Amino acid sequence: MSFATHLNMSRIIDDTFVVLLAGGKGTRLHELTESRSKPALEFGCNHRIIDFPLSNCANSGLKRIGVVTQYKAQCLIRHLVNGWSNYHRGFNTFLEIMPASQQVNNDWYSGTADALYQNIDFLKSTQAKFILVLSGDHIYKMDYRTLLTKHVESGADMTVSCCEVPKHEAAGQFGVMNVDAEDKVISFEEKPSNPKVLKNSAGMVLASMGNYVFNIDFLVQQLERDAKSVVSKHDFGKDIIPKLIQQFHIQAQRFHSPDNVKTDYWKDVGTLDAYWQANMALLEQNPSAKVHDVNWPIWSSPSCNAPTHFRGGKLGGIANIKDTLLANGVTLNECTISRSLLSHNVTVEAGANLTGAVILPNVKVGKNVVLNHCIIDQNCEIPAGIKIGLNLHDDEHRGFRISQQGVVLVNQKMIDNLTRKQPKN
Ligand code: ADQ
Ligand code: ADP
Repeated sequence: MSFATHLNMSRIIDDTFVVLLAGGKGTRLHELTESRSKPALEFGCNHRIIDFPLSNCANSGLKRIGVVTQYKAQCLIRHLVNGWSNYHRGFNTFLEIMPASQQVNNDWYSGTADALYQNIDFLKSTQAKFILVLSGDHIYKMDYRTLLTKHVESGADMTVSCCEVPKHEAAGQFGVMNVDAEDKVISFEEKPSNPKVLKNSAGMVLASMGNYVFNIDFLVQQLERDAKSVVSKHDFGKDIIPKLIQQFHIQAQRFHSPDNVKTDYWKDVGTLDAYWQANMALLEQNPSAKVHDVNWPIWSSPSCNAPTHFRGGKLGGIANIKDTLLANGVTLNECTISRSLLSHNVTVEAGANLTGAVILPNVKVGKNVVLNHCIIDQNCEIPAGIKIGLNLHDDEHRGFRISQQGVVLVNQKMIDNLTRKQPKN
């Protein structure tokens, strides 16, 4: 980067305020988002989903960030306060929590655009020139400076980051756009059931990643216009963006991971299958979402748990573990574990056998339990001897949630229902 470009970039950064949307419910994750919002969901042993966009901001040098919270935000806020408070590992990041607080009327945030509209005075008070709106729901590494640079250089009113996704994955799930030769957006449809594929591509479409840069005056105008509409759901994807295309310069910016990260990996972990697969992808030899990458680290809340403890069994045997990630505070007795992820404070008793298990914090796995192809929610106690997982469709299976592709989700309520049903000896 030349000195002049560098100077220009640091000006753009100083002129940018980030609004990170973290108020969504994530309904397709079912019981996993019963007690916390999707961005607060644990991911890959030590992290929460929101750590990805927050780390992207920190690594991109963006220092002024507001996190919009609404749905079941308590553990999200605790995580932000503990892990991302105003002096973050030397990044000097300033983080503001923007809870739904009925700022302009008696309603909670009705949609993503309304979440900004209700904070319009605050946004103006930041004196920023650019507002970078980010979704808090995805696993990816991105240098937001490339998005901001594209926005400034193209002279657009708004820029949307996008990536190529297979048509069957995008249909009904993502906003889909078409662009001209300069990547100017010429059409945008929110979650179409039959999106148009890109020319000369093997069935790919251009999907919106839910990340936008706006010139602030333009954003304020659009939010005020949308707020007057009685039919609008006040959502960027549904209501704002499709209406802008004809009249304004809306630019697309194609996603690439930062230069030194190499793999362009972007995953919406919005379903149980996607969430389980993205966790499993961390076990690959060189994972795309590698968290301990010195080139683009993914930070989180520091944890002060006990060390991981491998206990010797009666015969002096120890746990047999391969291809597995363990957080600290994990205690393992004589058990067998492969291709699994165990978050902090998980205990596994002797004789248990775990394969393809994603285990969230504070879980106790009893003696001789078999877990296979499953997600165990936090604070769960799996009784001794139970078998849970793909192709283990015995009686105990009843009441667990099975995803489309056969991942089994278990939480404590399901375990309680199951044990209540079983006859007592
Ligand atoms: P969706 O996946 O439906 O589509 P949406 O529910 O709008 O995403 O959530 C986007 C972000 O905003 C999430 O981080 C969510 O937590 C947060 N959020 C949702 N509703 C909120 C509210 N009322 N208040 C505060 N925060 C809220 C969007 C776009 C699509 C795009 C996909 C990419 O509309 O065009 O393709 O993201 O996943
Ligand atoms: P996802 O794509 O994350 O699975 P959905 O597409 O199901 O989520 O959309 C989110 C759902 O949650 C919508 O029905 C929306 O009304 C609701 N929702 C989103 N954000 C909030 C919020 N902040 N508070 C309450 N409900 C919300």
